[in-house]
Amino acid sequence: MGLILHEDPRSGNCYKIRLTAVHLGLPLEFRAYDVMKAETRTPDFLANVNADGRIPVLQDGDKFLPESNAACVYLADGSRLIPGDRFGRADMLRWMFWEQYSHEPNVATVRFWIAFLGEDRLNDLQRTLLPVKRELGRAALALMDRHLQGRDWFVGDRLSLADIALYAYTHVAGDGGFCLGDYPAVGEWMQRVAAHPRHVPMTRETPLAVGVGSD
Ligand SMILES: N[C@@H](CCC(=O)N[C@@H](CS)C(=O)NCC(=O)O)C(=O)O
Repeated sequence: MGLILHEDPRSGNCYKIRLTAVHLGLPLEFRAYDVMKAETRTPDFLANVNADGRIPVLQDGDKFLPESNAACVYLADGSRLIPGDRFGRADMLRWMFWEQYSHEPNVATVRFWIAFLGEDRLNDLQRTLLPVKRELGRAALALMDRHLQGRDWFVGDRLSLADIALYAYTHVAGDGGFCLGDYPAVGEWMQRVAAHPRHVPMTRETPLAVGVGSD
């Protein structure tokens, strides 16, 4: 059995794993779930795929790996998407941990609330948190912008998993109302990521091609 990605195709966390696989030429099969219909909260999913009730989950045979960034590291182990030097590897992980702590909970959550739930349908807690998350999301984007001034990539001199992890929700931050034009170095970096010969977009209008060229 090959690698299977349990996913909702609208999720940036799932896109990270698909993009990593395409960069590496690794074929993936897909199992789709609709998070809006709580399809990841069924007894079957909780018992057999992820007790945490969330996608993405990368399945390799009888092993199941939740958490998007862990799945990216699993796929990319030993590849050029992970820096060869010790500090570079740790620095890449630094940005991936930061993505999960300071970026995704703000930039991705605001996108989900605005573009998927709809601002009118937020509950009281979400409505209270929205301005805070917007502010924290802007701070995250500003930090990325400062880091990218004078640099092409987050770590070292080539694209790594840090870029893939951060690109996933940054490039669709506008869906949540973030103004990406305020972060010009981020804009140039997003163009570099998207210009990579193995890049595939988040939307599935294009075929789920697996890259086979070399970079
Ligand atoms: N830290 C996790 C976050 C996973 C996550 O939040 N998944 C969302 C979709 S992006 C989900 O499954 N939501 C459905 C639910 O919680 O019921 C990761 O990086 O994979």
